[in-house]
Amino acid sequence: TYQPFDWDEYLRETNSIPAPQRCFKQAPSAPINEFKVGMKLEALDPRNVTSTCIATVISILGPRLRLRLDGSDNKNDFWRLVDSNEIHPIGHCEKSGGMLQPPLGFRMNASSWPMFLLKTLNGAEMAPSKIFQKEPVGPRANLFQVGQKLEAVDKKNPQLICCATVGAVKNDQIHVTFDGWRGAFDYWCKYDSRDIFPVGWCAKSGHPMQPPGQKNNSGANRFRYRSVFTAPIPTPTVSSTAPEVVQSPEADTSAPPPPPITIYFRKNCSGGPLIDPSQ
Ligand code: MLZ
Repeated sequence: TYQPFDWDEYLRETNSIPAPQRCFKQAPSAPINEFKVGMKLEALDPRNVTSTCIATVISILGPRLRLRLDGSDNKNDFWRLVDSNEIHPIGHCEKSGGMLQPPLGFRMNASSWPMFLLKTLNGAEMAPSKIFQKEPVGPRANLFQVGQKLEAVDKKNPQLICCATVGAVKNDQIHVTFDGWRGAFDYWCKYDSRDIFPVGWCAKSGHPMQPPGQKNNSGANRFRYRSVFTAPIPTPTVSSTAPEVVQSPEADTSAPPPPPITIYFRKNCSGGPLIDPSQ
């Protein structure tokens, strides 16, 4: 059975406070999701936001929809809240004088778009306009403070909403850091982003919530501590998604060090600015 993450206990153990609801653009009570898998709607193409495309609901998590643009591949799915202003019932684009566009990476010849559109909409189940909800009005200023806890979409695994902390605040942006994970997942976003939620949002809306990653920090607490003495030695990895492993100060220094890691580079590939291909 699904054990919801115990925020109260975590806040106590980490001696931290949640960012209050007034910081967020999200509606005070999460919207009801009446969409069904297979329904079609209009969505802005996330890779080309000036075009409106046809999208199909691929799956549903709480108030969020996993969408795929018709005519696109299955590698570019994206998630939207049911009260997003980037989704509309079919017909909205035309009513406002626009034209439905093929998605970026349309898998057929552009000349076949009109016929594709006709076929994809023929007999389709179109999401009724009454299940779309108005996007909430956001706060007028950035009210976040460093250290506050929140729930945030992991943009690298966008189906996940995870335990996070405001790491920094700058002008209209906040730095979202993920508890118990290396910086690889962290990002800056606007204070009124649709990807950040108040503590408890997942539990209330029926969305799964990812607990913090396992940190081998000093300070024995079940949320961030796995003993370096009892835990299996992690396999050395260069994966940026590996949970953070920090040796506690009292770590047994007589324990054998982990085996060395060999990283092979293909010299004719560009490794980015930090990797010198001549080395
Ligand atoms: N499959 C990934 C999930 C990482 C999720 C981190 N979220 C902040 C991994 O285990 O590396």
